[in-house]
Amino acid sequence: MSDIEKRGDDENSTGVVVKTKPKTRKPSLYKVLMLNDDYTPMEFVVHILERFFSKNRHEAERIMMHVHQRGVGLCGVYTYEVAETKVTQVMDFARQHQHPLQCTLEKE
Ligand code: TYC
Repeated sequence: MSDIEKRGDDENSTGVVVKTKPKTRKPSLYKVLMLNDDYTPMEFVVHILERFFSKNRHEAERIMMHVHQRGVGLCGVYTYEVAETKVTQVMDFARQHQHPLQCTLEKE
């Protein structure tokens, strides 16, 4: 029987309309933001944007300069687990190279 509407016959004639509700939801999205500091080399930030955010050279330089001049910039938008993983990867990589670079996650 159709799940949109069930029509009654002699035994079932209440005329109740049964409409199923979609049970899937689009996942919430999270912005990964990069913060400026005075010490991390520009080239290192460009490398991070290429390596962890799949930006081409031109786009990576544009985002790095935006962060350098404005204080904060958008690296990408992802589902929670992916965004969290990117933040961890960036922070670990920066720490390994002894740079104070900070990266954070913000719900869209
Ligand atoms: N401000 C840094 C410098 O002058 C460069 C930089 C850019 C650092 C972006 C962090 O997220 C950053 N070397």
